[in-house]
Amino acid sequence: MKKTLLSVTAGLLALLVVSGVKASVGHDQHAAAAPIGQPGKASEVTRTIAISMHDNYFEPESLSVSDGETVRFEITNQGALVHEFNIGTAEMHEGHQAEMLMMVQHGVLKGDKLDRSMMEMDMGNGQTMKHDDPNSVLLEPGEQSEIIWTFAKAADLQFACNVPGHYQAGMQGEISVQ
Ligand SMILES: [Cu+2]
Repeated sequence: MKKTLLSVTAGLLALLVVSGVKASVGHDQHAAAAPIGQPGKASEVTRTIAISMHDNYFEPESLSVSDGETVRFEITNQGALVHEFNIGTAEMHEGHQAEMLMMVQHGVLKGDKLDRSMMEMDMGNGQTMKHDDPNSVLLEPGEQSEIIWTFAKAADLQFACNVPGHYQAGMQGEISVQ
């Protein structure tokens, strides 16, 4: 019991540290570089791109979009594991991988399953392990979802799956913004 409490506390600390880092990184990027874009409106969609996620790769392998273009991504998990589709810079993905590692450590993400009720739980500090950023979706095998995103000219933009080990296994692709 004591051990469980300790590991939960360690997890909470890790979450606080990660959130702190993320917040400061986001702030610096806002000041220094172009943003990665923003959630788009359905009425502004000019192109729909189907993304399929497999174990462990994406189809297509890379994307090319225009500056200011609004794209609807229809994302399907055709693999046997949980996968994520996330739009961000390499630095953002790295930060998110630490958060997803915590989801695994807390049993929220187990290979082919997501404990969505646990993701809603307050961890005691008003924070949850909810995965609801507008630039990403996390899907169980067979699930389907969509993201509408308006792109901005950003350097080093990638789509990636940040489930532990997947990015390193090659589950990432370049997004070139023309
Ligand atoms: Cu994956």
